[in-house]
Amino acid sequence: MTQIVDLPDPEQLALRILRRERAAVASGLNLLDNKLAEARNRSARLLAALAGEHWLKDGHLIGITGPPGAGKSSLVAAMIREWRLSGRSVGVLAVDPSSRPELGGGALLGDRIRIKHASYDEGLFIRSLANRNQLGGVANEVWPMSWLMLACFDIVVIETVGVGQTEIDIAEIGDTVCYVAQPASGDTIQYLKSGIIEIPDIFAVNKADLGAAAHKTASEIGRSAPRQDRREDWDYPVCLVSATTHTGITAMLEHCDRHRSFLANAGWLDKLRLRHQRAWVVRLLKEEFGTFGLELLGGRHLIGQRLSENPSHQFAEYERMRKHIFSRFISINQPGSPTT
Ligand SMILES: Nc1nc2c(ncn2[C@@H]2O[C@H](COP(=O)(O)OP(=O)(O)O)[C@@H](O)[C@H]2O)c(=O)[nH]1
Ligand SMILES: [Mg+2]
Repeated sequence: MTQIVDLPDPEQLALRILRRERAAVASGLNLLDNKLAEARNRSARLLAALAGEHWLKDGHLIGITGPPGAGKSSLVAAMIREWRLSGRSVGVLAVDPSSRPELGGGALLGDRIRIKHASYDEGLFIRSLANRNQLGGVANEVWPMSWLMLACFDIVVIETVGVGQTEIDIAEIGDTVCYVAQPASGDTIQYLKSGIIEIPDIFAVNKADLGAAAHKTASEIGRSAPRQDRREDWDYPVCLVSATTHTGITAMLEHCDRHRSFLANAGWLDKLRLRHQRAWVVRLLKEEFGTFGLELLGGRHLIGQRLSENPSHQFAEYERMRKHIFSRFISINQPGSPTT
């Protein structure tokens, strides 16, 4: 059981995270994952201390999703190799229930990387969050964790298992969403045609080493995505890759970079991040205080307005809102209070 004395000082921790100290990153992630009331207070302070302009402009949040077994973890390992070769630091959150050893699932991403990159790498940080892919969505703590990582790594990757609706959640975190399919992915194509899968920014058909089937799937996917859902100025590339033979990885990363530049040049990157932050702050408040808590703050609309007033410090506002709710709770519970 964590004692309050064991919890880190959030402002000190933020400074160390911004200096990219690994131990601080690990301890920050633990704090965000801790459900104790005092840990929640300090988490809010940590996010507020990390926030700033850099969060709206820097780094790249990339969501990698797709069905189990498509080769997401293998592909992420191959991407990491390229990014590290080009000197970019990478943080990974692997939200993958199939990686749980007790289920006999695929190897943990960390294990794969360790096999391939035997030596210790200062510019790579991986946190595996088995079992956080709640049915119908990504667990709430994954989101602040990805922002913490964005404060100190050039690239932040979130790997989630996507089956139908869950892609929508990852689209609410990532700047760029990549969907990984494998050859003969009939389901994926059906989901796409029926609109169950939102069109990802980048499609990757993995296991291209298996030959013609992969090419066929790639061209079917290209044809199946409903055209009316597409933004005219982005080309929604479909890449053929093989994590095993390391084919097509550079091209896929170029598409990732191109998508980021596309968002930044159009002035959408900061708007997208602000919108995501706003939606998740409301989600976190709702998780912690329920609909009643949101009402105490004047309802979703007003909360959204307050957050918009100070765009690069939405988390400071989040912290203020939490304090406000607590003080209201206390005053409501006072004997003789008019609101009881
Ligand atoms: N032939 C082939 N197999 C692959 C490739 N990438 C991954 N795999 C295999 O597919 C299986 C699932 O891979 P994994 O990365 O765990 O998939 P995930 O569940 O989507 O993360 C493993 O047995 C991998 O070795 C590839 O490019 N080609
Ligand atoms: Mg995996």
